[in-house]
Parts: sequence; C-alpha cells; structure tokens
Amino acid sequence: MTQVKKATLLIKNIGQLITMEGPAPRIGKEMSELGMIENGGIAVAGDEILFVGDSDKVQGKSELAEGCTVIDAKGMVVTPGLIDPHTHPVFSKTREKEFEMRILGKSYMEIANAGGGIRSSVRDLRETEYSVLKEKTKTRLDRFLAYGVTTIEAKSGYGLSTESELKQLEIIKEMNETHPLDLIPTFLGAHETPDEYREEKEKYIDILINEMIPKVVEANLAEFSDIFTEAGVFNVDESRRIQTAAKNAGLKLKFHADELNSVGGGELAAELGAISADHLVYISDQGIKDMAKAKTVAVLLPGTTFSLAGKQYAPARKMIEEGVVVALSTDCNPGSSYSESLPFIISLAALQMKLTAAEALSAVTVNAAAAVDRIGKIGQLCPGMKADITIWNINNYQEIPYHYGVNLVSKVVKNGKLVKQNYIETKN
Ligand code: IZC
Ligand code: ZN
Repeated sequence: MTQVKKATLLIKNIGQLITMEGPAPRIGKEMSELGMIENGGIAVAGDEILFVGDSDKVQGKSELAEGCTVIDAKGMVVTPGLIDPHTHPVFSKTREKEFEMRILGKSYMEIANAGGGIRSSVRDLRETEYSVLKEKTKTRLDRFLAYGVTTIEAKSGYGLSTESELKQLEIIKEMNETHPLDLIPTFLGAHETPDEYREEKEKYIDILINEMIPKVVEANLAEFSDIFTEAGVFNVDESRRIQTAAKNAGLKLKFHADELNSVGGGELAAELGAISADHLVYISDQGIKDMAKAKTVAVLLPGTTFSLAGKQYAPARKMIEEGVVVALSTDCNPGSSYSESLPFIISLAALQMKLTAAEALSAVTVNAAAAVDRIGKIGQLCPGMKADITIWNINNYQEIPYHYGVNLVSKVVKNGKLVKQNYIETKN
C-alpha cells in the first residue's frame, strides 16, 4: 500500500501565486507566462510540493501532519525560490580599490594586466586558511538566501593550482551539506593563467587537462567545467581543447563567453553542446543562431556591465526573438560584480535590457533551472517538485523590478522548511 503523504507546511492567502507551471524552459513569448493563481495556496509534504491551487482548497487536499506549519501570506506574492546560475562566492579579499580605479578611468583588462584582477584574488586565496574562507563564503550565502535565492551555481577559479582549486570545491561541497542553500559546483581552473605560468601558458593548460580535471572528477567535486574564453585569457582553440577534455572526463560545460570582446565564445559553447554560455555582451549574430539551435542557455549578467561602468548590455531582446533560452544571474564575484541581490539584477535587466517583470522572473526561475540542468526539479511550483519558495512582501509581481535596491523578500522556504524571515516593511 502506498503511504499517503501528509502536509507538513501550508501557505494560504497568496495574492499572486506565480507557479511558472508550463513550458520548461521558456523561449520567446513563453517567457511572459507566469502560471499565476490569484488567491492561491500551496501544500508541502517534507521537501516536496504536494498541491498548488486555490487557497480555500489547500487544506482539504491532504491530511495534515502533526505540527504542520501554516503560513498566512496575507495577500503577498509567492514565486519559486530564485536560482542564481553563475556565482563565484568563494574568495577572501574584496577588490573595492579596483572598483574605484575603474570609476577613475582604468579598464577591467588594464587592471588585470597590471597584476590585479583575478590573479590578485588567487594570490590572496592561496594564503587564506580553509576555515576563514569558509566563514566568508557562508556570510555571502546568508545574503543570497535573504534575497530570496534558494539555489546557486558556485565556481572555483581563484585557486588555479590543483591544491587550491580543490580547497575551493571542498568548501562548496561542505556549504552544500551544511547551509540551507543548494550549491551546484563548477570547476573553473581555466579562469586565468596564474602568475607562475605567465610565460608558459601551455604548461598550465597541460596541468589543467592532465592533472586538475582528472583529480576534480575523481573526487566527484564538480558537475560542470567552465572557462574564461576571452581576448588575452583563453582563446577559442585553447578553450576547445580544455573543455573537450573536461567533457570527455564527464563534466557538463559552461562558458564565460564574449564578455568583453566578440571572440566566438557563443559559437564554441554551442558547438560543444554546453549547457550554458554566460555574459554574451558581444555575441555575434551567428553565435545567437548557434545557441538557439543547440539549446545552450544564455545566462546574462547585467550586474557586470553595471559594475564595470560599461555602456553595452547583452542583446537580450534579440536573443529572445531568436528563440534562445535566456536566464539571469548576479555573477557575484569580487572583481566585476559584487552583489548577492538577484532582485537588483531583475531591475537592471528590466531597465537596461528591456525585459518585462514576467520575462525576468522566468529568467531567474525556470530558465535558470535549465542553466544548471535542473528542469523538472526546481524553478517551478508544481506537485512533485522541490518545495523551494520565496514569499515577497508586495501586492504585485511587477513591483520586483520597480522597487529597486531594497529587499522585498519576506520569507524563504527551502526544502519545505521556513529558513529565513526578513522584517523590513516594504508593502507600498
Ligand atoms: O574576479 O574578476 N570576469 N571573471 C571573468 C571575473 C570577471 C571575476 C573576477
Ligand atoms: Zn563569472
């Protein structure tokens, strides 16, 4: 006999319940579909969604477990827990001096070539103790959660030696096991060439392919392999070699592509069947076509253009028109975008890339799930899916991009449990 699942959590009186039920991922006009239920309710059993529908039906749908938590949403907006599909949260020293240098006219690449940038984070991380790094990472994860994010993809890439890359990936693993947030690990050993191999890049590529990737796979510490494909970092041919080795070793692929220059990163990501290509500010028309065809998700990171004081944002509307799956992310990192606020990224996407609130919400839920290969598991509120839920202290979902720079999140439910409660009053 099958066991009837008892409800352990009910959420009632939801003004706008944004389920995101429907096409997954969403392309073109589908990005405007919210699967909205007015005056909705949700029943949860353990870490799984049991029922989604009218508020007054939710109670009668299942037997209640003893001690069942009941949340009265009082007309608030509820969405799936947000998914941030591109973050670099494991670092020690921050780089606010570089931020100021950029304001005063230096470019990201000028700072990097002078020894700053990623390499300065690498020198610092190598000297930082595991426990210190872990505490700093944890603080950032707490902030993600406070802003309604329940899953992040998290990259290494500030170690650039076998030992230090493994140290970062171990922290990501430990945080995934101990922090409410889910972390999806990505190996980014090809983030930059470290100081000691500046004159011998081939040697570093050899270490990446023949030592680091095998060790990471053997220790089962990453699901994805990523690379910074960029002028002056790894060119398209080097990227193809490194990522082909990663793919053959069993890792799924992501790319930092066409962020600062049009180098054919989007095309390469599509060619290798990558799950996502990210940034894409300077993607070519061919790259857009190739990505649409290969169903490689475009993860757009407008916080980076914003924080680099750039003028050009990724051509999001063109990608949506061409049928590319578009997702959004913070790119949270100490250099080019230091923010854990995915809602602020929604505001930037609206203002600078002309995404509507509904399109941007699709981009941080169901389409972000596609960017981390989790369709059908997270990013939608449907029976059987994970009970990751964000409750917003607003009346209308369109307030999310509009009321920017403050935290509109009231409560966060992760794996069916209330894990975060914010107290700032934001309704009207
Ligand atoms: O630390 O500057 N672009 N990677 C690629 C970054 C920016 C992160 C950093
Ligand atoms: Zn990045």
